[in-house]
Amino acid sequence: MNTPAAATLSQQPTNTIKLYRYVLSGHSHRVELFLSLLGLTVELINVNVAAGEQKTPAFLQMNAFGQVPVIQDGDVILADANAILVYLSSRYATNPQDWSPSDPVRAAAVQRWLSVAAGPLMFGPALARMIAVFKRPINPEEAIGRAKQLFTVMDATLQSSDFLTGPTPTIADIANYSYTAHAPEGGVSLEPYPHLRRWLVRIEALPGFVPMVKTPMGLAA
Ligand SMILES: N[C@@H](CCC(=O)N[C@@H](CS)C(=O)NCC(=O)O)C(=O)O
Repeated sequence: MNTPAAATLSQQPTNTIKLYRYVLSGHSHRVELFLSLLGLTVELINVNVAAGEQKTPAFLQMNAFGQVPVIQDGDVILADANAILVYLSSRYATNPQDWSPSDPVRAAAVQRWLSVAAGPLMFGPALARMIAVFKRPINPEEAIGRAKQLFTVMDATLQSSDFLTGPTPTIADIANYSYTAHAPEGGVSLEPYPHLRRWLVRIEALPGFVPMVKTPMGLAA
């Protein structure tokens, strides 16, 4: 397996990067994981989403959508997990081409999987997990069905390639990792998807990998 270098940086941030996150948020974990893979120093600032801290005037100044994650890197304040991955890879990766290629075909392939992370992943496994973990009074069946469809496609993709867009990981893999790995917390088993499970293990073996906290549902799954 060929993986990009983790710790050597093309550019070091002058300040510690602040990450405003919620500990049970897969979107937040996506960013925490990538910061760690890049070897960047981060200050984690917990936002109590369950208590509505993301809707305070101070937080809305940083993200008018009132959601985590948000990063502050010096003068740069940036919201949206995938946008943050794009920023961090192009600004701080040793070789940005590794994580976020600019070749038109590869760039489009990465963008396609970022769209999957913002669409089917969000409204499939992430929604099923949210319903279960936060005990939302919503029938999870549709979300579980979408998760199964998505994982069938991902498993087929990963049968012929180590990572989602080729032989090495990109931000597309990071964007899709957290909610896939934690899908069992939403009642979606990963057992039927052996190639997908091997992809999770490959990501977990990357230098600097940090896991997301498991909820009681995840620990039981
Ligand atoms: N498109 C956003 C979605 C972020 C998102 O859904 N954040 C959730 C936590 S996982 C949140 O802050 N929810 C609280 C709310 O919407 O009030 C991103 O990619 O960062």
